[in-house]
Amino acid sequence: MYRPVQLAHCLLKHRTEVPSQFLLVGDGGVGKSSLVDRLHRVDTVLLDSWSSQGSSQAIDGIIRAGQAFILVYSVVERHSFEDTVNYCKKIRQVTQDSRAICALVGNKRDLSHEREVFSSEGRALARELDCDFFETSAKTGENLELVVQTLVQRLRSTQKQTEIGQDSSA
Ligand SMILES: Nc1nc2c(ncn2[C@@H]2O[C@H](COP(=O)(O)OP(=O)(O)OP(=O)(O)O)[C@@H](O)[C@H]2O)c(=O)[nH]1
Ligand SMILES: [Mg+2]
Repeated sequence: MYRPVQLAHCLLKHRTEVPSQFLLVGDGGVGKSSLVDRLHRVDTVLLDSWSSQGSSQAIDGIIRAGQAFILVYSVVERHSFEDTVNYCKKIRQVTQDSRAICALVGNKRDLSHEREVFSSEGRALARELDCDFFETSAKTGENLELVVQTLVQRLRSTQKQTEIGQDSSA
């Protein structure tokens, strides 16, 4: 039911030393590929992850390779918003970590006249899922940098805490 990633393509495109790996997950057509295409950073590999085809085993491997997750829905498609809960559950189940770093992202913010999901609903769900929340537009570029910057910061502070924990138990 899942579709494998364009992993090699993305890795080649963002060839860097030790980049963070962020996975974008969400229904077909919500704008994952467009977000990846729009954002070029040297410190981050954005993987346009699965949507609806591909083997479950392949997906589990892809999830395990991710350091942070961007749960993408389209603000003009309510079902894509509702589906983000399942993606989040899957990530938490595979990583076995309820604190896996996730951001909930409502894309296509520019299509305000077609909106089906209010920002307040996105914010409330993000609180429930313990995620950061953003609304973006891959078309205008709005908030894209902010999403990645926030996740990079979260990742760094988690890594620091882990190091402190290791030091104090040594
Ligand atoms: N107006 C608008 N259109 C967008 C935005 N993001 C993506 N699109 C359009 O939405 C369509 C689907 O975008 P994709 O990036 O292919 O979506 P995807 O999530 O990668 O879809 P799959 O690969 O099928 O899973 C394309 O026609 C994009 O141009 C956005 O922020 N605003
Ligand atoms: Mg795509």
